[in-house]
Parts: sequence; C-alpha cells; structure tokens
Amino acid sequence: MTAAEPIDLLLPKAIQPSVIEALSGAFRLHRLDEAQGRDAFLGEIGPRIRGIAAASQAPVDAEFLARLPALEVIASFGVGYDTIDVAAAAERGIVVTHTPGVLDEEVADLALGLLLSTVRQIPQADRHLRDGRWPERSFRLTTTLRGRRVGILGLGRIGWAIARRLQGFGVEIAYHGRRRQEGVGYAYHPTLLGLAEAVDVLIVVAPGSAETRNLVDAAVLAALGRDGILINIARGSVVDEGALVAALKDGTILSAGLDVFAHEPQVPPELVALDQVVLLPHVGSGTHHTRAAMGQLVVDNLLSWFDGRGPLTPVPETPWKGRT
Ligand code: 8YV
Repeated sequence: MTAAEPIDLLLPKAIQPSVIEALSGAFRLHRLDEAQGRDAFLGEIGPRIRGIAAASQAPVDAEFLARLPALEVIASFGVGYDTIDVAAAAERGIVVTHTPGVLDEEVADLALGLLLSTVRQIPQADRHLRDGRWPERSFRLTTTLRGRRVGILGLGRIGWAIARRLQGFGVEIAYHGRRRQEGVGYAYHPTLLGLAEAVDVLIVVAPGSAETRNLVDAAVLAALGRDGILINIARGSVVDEGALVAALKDGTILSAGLDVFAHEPQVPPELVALDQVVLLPHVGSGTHHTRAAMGQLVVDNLLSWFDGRGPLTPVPETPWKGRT
C-alpha cells in the first residue's frame, strides 16, 4: 500500500474475524454493524468511504450506494453477488469483486453429500439410531442413485466440479444453461423443462439473479416427476419455494435436498415438517479451509485495488479496463 492517508473502508455487516483482522491492519475500518445510529453514522463517514468489504447476503442496493459518493470498490465475500446492485455500481464506475474459483470443490463436495443424504436418507437413518429405534426394527429401505439420470442447471465452474464427481458414480448426466458448451459430452437441453423431463434428479447450480428468479417452478417440478429429487446449493430465489412445498406435499416429486432458501435464515415450517427432505443451513462453502481462502481473496482484491493494480476477480458486470 502506497497511500499516505489511511483509506476508509466500510464493513456493512460482520464478516469472519480473519478478514476483519487483515483489513484493520491496512485500512481505517468503519463497522456499520457496530454503529449506534446507522443514518448518522453513514452521514458522517459515508462521504469518505472508498471501499466496502461486503459479507454475502448483506444487501448493497442503489439507495445505500448513494450515501457513498467516493466509493470505488466493493469486495464481496462469496461467489454469488445477487444482493449487490451491480448495475447501479457499474453506472458509477464502481468495481465489484467476488470470490470465484476458491470454493468450487468445497461446494461440489457438499452438493454430492447432500445428494447422497437425500437419496439414501442418511440423516433420517442417523435419527432412527439416535432415537433408539434400531432394536425395534431396521431402518426402512430407501431409493437409490443407481440408474438415475442427473440434470445440472448451470454448468459453470461449480457445475463442472459436481459433474466430475457424478461421473465417478456412474450416473447419466445432462445439463441446461443459456447456451450449449462446445465439446461437452453431456446431453444439452435448450429448455429447463426439457431437462426436467429427461432426468429424475435436478441439481440447481445457477446463480441468483432477476433472470433466474423462480426458474424452477411448478411445471418444472411436475416434469421432474414422482421419483424426482431436487437438490439446490445455489440460491433459494432460483426455486419457487411455494411450488416446491406443494410438490413435495402432494407427491409431485419425491424429495429435496436444500442448502439454500428463499428467505434465509427463515425456512418454511412446512418444509421442516417433511421427513423425507434434507435441509442444511447454507453451509456449501463452510469449512475453515475454504472460508479462509475466500477471506484472503476479499483482502487481496482490496489491497490490489488500492495499490493501483486493479481488481483480481471483478464480476463480469463491472469489468476492469484500467484506470482512465
Ligand atoms: C457464502 C455463498 O459466501 O459464495 C457464495 O455465493 O453463497 C457462500 O459461499 C457464505 O455463505 C458466506 O456467507
């Protein structure tokens, strides 16, 4: 860092301690999460803020950005950045960075764990043992991964990491995305409905956005069918949660494994009441190893930016074209 005067950085919401520690060494850190009066705090320090370290799921909308006239960069902790108004940022020439790459394998591991847990009802079997029911009777037989056809919605970096693992399980793989990928051996379906008709497991890996909102709707779930299993490790907004609850309750599909929900941390009680589903509290990237790597990338993006070297991992909507 070459700046003589400390650079003012805003932390809208608590982020993991290692990141806070690293940032406080390099910047003058302002913690909105600890401020008494949010409005007065922003009024006072807002005009000086040049960077934001954003926890994922902490909204950074146009109204918030308007309070920060000197803002240059938003470094977001996470690969998904659906809570950041990137269009408003782009309009002002503010660069947004995220943390792609460093969490792909971790999230893919969790996706496979969730798939196996859902198909083989591993948490339910664990509950059976802990509840002392084993001496009375063996745990029920379950459905299987054998012979299943798995559809991936969104064959990006994480989608690919999931597909590589699925190959080891000997299942058929197909995918849907905005476009067919050259030289890919998996069957491509130009519509999500077509993919859902062709498979009996659908894994949602598509990012949350206005375009993907409620993409998995009642019709897609009906096409997935009575034996169908939905796995979502992406964003709750991609699935019509009401339609999913209805489809699970009336047997339109068999089960679901969900790591994400429409209104986290709220989970519909109707989902919690369903024994066949497996529900996780958004833990896809949640290991010490991967969260440390994500945190480091947030810090490195900010250091690189304020050192005049540009962002390391900008989002496509705010590409870095060099300082003008
Ligand atoms: C979050 C995620 O970052 O990367 C993403 O898009 O959803 C997660 O890895 C994590 O929940 C930290 O809040």
